[in-house]
Amino acid sequence: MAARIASITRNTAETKIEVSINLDCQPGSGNAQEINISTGIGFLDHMYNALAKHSGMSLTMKCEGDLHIDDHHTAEDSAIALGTVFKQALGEVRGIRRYGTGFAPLDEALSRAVIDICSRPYCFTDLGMKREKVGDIATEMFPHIFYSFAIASGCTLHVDVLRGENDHHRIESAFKALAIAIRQAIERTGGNDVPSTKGVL
Ligand SMILES: [Mn+2]
Repeated sequence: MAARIASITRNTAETKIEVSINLDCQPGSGNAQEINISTGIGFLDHMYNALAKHSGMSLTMKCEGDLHIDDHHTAEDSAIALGTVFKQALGEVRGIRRYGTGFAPLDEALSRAVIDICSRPYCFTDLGMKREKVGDIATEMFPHIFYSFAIASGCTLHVDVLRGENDHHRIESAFKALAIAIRQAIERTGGNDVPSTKGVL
């Protein structure tokens, strides 16, 4: 089976990003899972770490963004780069489950993520954040991050935080739910069919 790996460099006047991904590093896969994230935003690193860990990916990301302005370009562009490298590693949508659903609690918080790897980019989020910021990232960036990932990866994505009092818990449970959904959706079926009645995705 072909390795599902990709690396990209994305440089703009606002951010310089290098990201590498291997989709097949689940325990038992025979591939060591290596995760090394550095965006300059500690909480964002924490979220991408959780996403990679629980989706069974290896993920290396180095992002040098214009944090002297604010968190916006770094958060958005890192999500675009992640979606781009994810799509590239996946290649043609063939021989995978396509749909994935994840639920993840973190203490009192509970989130649900549903993904369709379908080349029809769409994103709906209902995160219900109450605080202005978590760490050094504005909570308004989290819907933007999910949206940017969905558009760049060509996935339909729905992420809902179903309950939770603590915003750190709420958003971390959302990233973990997405990880579980991705892990399910990219799982190889053992066949080589295109999982669509249209015959192409
Ligand atoms: Mn933006």
